[in-house]
Amino acid sequence: MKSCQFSGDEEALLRKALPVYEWAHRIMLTKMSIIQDDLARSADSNPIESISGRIKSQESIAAKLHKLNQEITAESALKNVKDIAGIRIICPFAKDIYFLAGILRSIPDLTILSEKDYVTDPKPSGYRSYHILTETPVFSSTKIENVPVEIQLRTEAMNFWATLEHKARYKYQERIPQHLSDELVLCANKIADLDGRMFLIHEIITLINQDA
Ligand code: 0O2
Repeated sequence: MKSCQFSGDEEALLRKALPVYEWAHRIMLTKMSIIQDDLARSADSNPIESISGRIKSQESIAAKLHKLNQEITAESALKNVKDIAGIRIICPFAKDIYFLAGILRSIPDLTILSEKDYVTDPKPSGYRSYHILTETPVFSSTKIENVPVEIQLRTEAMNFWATLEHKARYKYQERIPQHLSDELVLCANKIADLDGRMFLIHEIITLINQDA
């Protein structure tokens, strides 16, 4: 059984490789906040509620490598873990997620490597979000590197659920008791229903405003 931690040497190597992810993360945060500002000026209702980001912790990188059954080394992390730099965008409604995904696809200097639609096809856990794996060039003093950044698009309700479920997974070390995971799936479905109902109310209000 492989160890689920980096050795001291590998941890040092990984730490040396992480700044470029920090820079890519910063570049992407800036790009996203420019889109947010622009949409706030031009659209009736802003499809971006908030933007946040994180660099994956070494513990979480090691856990992902373990899950993927890969070596827990710096080289393996850079090759296999594509969400070391991550941006999370919260949208008011699910429809906004698809609208924003369309905008991201149209940005010329943003390469999209893959997309995963867990909004339409939720994970068995109940998890819903739209994942877009992008690649952005980072110009440092000596070189240019293309760095992957994962963008997660989700509604506030999806985020509420994912945050709680993440806590449960951490607490139970990925082995959430069956009764709790059943309850989480139930809540995820109720949340999706609530998102849909709230969107209908929003549509009705928009129509009334247009008629007035
Ligand atoms: P942390 O602490 O932020 O690092 P991907 O290939 O990334 O599009 P995949 O294959 O499902 O999607 O990857 P993975 O590693 O399972 O999940 C990547 C991230 O997506 C997670 O980061 C979560 O932020 C989110 N995520 C995916 N599935 C779930 C889920 O079932 N529940 C919750 N709460 N979040 C999920 P980390 O590594 O969990 O967190």
